[in-house]
Amino acid sequence: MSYILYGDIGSGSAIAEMALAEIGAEVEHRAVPLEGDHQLRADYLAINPMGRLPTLVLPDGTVLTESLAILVSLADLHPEAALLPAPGDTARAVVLRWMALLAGEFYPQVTRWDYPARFGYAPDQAEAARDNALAMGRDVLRIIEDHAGLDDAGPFLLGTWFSVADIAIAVMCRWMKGREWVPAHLPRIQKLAEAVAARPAIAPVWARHRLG
Ligand SMILES: N[C@@H](CCC(=O)N[C@@H](CS)C(=O)NCC(=O)O)C(=O)O
Repeated sequence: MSYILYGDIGSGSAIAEMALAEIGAEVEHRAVPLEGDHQLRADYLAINPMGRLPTLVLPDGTVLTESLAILVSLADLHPEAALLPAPGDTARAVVLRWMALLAGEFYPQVTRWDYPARFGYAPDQAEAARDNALAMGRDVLRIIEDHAGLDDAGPFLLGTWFSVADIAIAVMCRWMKGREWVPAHLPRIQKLAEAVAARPAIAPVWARHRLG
């Protein structure tokens, strides 16, 4: 049995797809186009009641949602790929910190940017809401740029050790106009993103999702 990944081009499913590519796992892709809100249709809500992408079905049939849970689970299920330090290693705590920040503070701003009406903003408030989501999302990225220890030891969060956290940062920093803004303002994150994009297993996925 292979993994089943529900996703769409340009969506958060790119993150899970990249982790699976690093692992070299067999994946069946099932398209859920955000265009036309297919993620809110009853058949998909039966799998992911939040109506969000991605959803990953493990080979044993376990349904996983939430990108953070998907990434940590994939790393734990495939220790040979060394995509996270082992439990008990404080380096794991460090990368979990930054992944949790992205999941808890950055991703919700992307939702506000994409769907301001869902948050109660009237159409004439939507632009201001999106500007605010953009500013708050950029604040999170700036914190990672300045406090996550990205330095000359290597391009990744853990220096030369590539982890699933690097995938999350690299992809998410491209969203909300990040393709232009990050190269101009966040040199350490930009270097990380370029290093992630250049990895042989990830490069084709990066290109397919048009991450720039
Ligand atoms: N908490 C979820 C958030 C996923 C999410 O918001 N995905 C976006 C695509 S990048 C989505 O499905 N948006 C459609 C919607 O909210 O209706 C995760 O971490 O995976």
